[in-house]
Order: sequence, then C-alpha cells, then structure tokens
Amino acid sequence: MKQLSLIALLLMTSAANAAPLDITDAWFRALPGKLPAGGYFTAQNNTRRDIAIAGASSDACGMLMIHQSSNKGGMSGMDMVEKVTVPAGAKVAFAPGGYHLMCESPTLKMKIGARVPVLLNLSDGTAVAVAFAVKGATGK
Ligand SMILES: [Cu+2]
Repeated sequence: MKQLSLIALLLMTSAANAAPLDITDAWFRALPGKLPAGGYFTAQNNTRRDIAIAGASSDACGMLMIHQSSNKGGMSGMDMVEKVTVPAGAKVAFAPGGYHLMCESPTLKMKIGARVPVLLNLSDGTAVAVAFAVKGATGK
C-alpha cells in the first residue's frame, strides 16, 4: 500500500512537470524604490501546437503585464501586448529591449537575491508556475 501511493505520487509529479512550455533563465531586474521591475525568461514550446503566453501574475507585483520595447523614430518606449505566441517546437526569449514582463508596484518580496513566484497564464487555459530570481540593475 505504501509503495502504491509512492508510485502514484511519482506519477503525479511527472505529470505536473510536463508543462507545455519550459521556462528557463527567469529573472527580474529590481530597481531602487518603487520603480517597475522588468521580468525576463526563455520559453520553449515542447508541444506540436502553438501556445501563447496570455497573462501573468505574481504576489511580488501589484500588477504584472506583458510589454514589448519599441523604438519609434529614435524614441524608445514600450507597448502593452495581449499575448506572445511561442510557435510549436520553437523558443521565444523575453529579454531586455524586447518582450518582457512589467512588474508595476513591486511589493516587499521583490528583494535582490530572493526568488519570487510568477504564474504565466497560457492560451490553452493552463498556467505555468515559475520561480524568478531577483537581480539588481546590472542583472547580477
Ligand atoms: Cu515595460
């Protein structure tokens, strides 16, 4: 009986790990004061269908949005993005200068050296929980 429940637990664990998207190198750039923190990561789609990242939330942020940095006529800014599609079998990087998560009103949990949980909501109705490392302005 004990062995059976261990197997059941292992099965559940591997099912939980089989997320449609693999998220790696997840980190926030924490800036002094109440300045917004940018969130970066790489998303790898291991499935045969396109999956979009359609939203995000974290208790380390008052609000967490998807942004894309832009450069229009020499003016740099950012636009809000509804979703970012990760094509089947492909990889999309959220990186400085491109797509990023924008953490507005970081809470006290956003501390350099800490790891904060982020929930990425996917277009297929599932969500991926990811631990983001909090780094300083220089990315260290
Ligand atoms: Cu932004």
